[in-house]
Amino acid sequence: MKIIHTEAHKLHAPQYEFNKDRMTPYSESPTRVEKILDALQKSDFTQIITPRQYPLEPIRAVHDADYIYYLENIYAAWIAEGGPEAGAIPHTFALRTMSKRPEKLVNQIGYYCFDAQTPIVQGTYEAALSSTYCALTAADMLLEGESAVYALCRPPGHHAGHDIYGGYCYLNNAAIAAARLSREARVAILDIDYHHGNGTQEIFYDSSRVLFVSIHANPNRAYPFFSGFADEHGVGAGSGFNHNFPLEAHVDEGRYLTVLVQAVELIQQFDPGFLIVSFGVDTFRDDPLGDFDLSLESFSHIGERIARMRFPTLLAQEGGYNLQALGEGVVKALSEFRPTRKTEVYE
Ligand code: SP5
Ligand code: ZN
Repeated sequence: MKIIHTEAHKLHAPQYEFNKDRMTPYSESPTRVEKILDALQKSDFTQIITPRQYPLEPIRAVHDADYIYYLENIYAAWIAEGGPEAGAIPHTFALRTMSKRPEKLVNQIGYYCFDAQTPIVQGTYEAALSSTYCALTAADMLLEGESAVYALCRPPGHHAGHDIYGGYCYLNNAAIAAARLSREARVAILDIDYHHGNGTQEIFYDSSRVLFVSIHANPNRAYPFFSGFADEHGVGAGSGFNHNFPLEAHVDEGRYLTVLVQAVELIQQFDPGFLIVSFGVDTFRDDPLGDFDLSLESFSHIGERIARMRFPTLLAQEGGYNLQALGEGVVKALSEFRPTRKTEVYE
């Protein structure tokens, strides 16, 4: 399987996020990608490809133009106002039902951002673009005939909505790839990050062209807290094309795979031309952000159930914060996709 990766993610390296009453080390670190890359290379996934460049048009198909402008320019405005270099983080948040966007860019921070854990630093926009380019390149490779491609996206994307960011996500890589692929055929997105993919759900909530199926921690106890409930089924033309499986704490492999089989059945009924997996390893039992009870071997079984559907599949990296386990979890899942690496012949 081909891997899409670029070093440009390193431009985004916030030091801190807000937790409880203080700033704590940022969980979504550049080291995550190094760990994944090391594990892939040790397992003979050696086809590592630099992403292509793209104009803004495929990103504008998903994200608001003023929002993209904000992401590009907020850091400079923040610094100009005397903000710390550690990154732009809001302290006051707009309730979209009753709020107007303020005119001044630096004051738009709490309008576009929904949490205090997703700083914007000098290189955030460029890194976010490069992450999206990984997903777009993988999408184009599916269009060119690849059966499965892994986009090593960082920063992740699934919490970013049409004009709102949070959860370590700025541009919704999986959604942008889905929008591009959906011009050719219907697309299913299977989100198996520990957290609900609220951004992806919002983007395609009124669409019957893109099916969204997500397995995640029940938002009654876990981030993002306000969406991912079982009764969210889509709206208008999209009604019936959104499915959430909110799960209890300490979910073990047997329980998880039972739910995954239900998700797989929904996708098979939909019969998409392409499958996008928002892939997180924060479902691992020793993940610092999660409370599920999956082992590393569980990722083989998860990968196997997904690969068995045999849809052209784009796997986009989302979360996963246990640096000892992250790489192995990715390798175990990817290894289930055939044709496998060593015997594969290209060009
Ligand atoms: C893509 C993704 O997985 N985003 C997750 C965002 C979760 N945000 C809440 C994080 C709270 C972390 N607090 C504990 C820090 C432990 N060092
Ligand atoms: Zn997550």
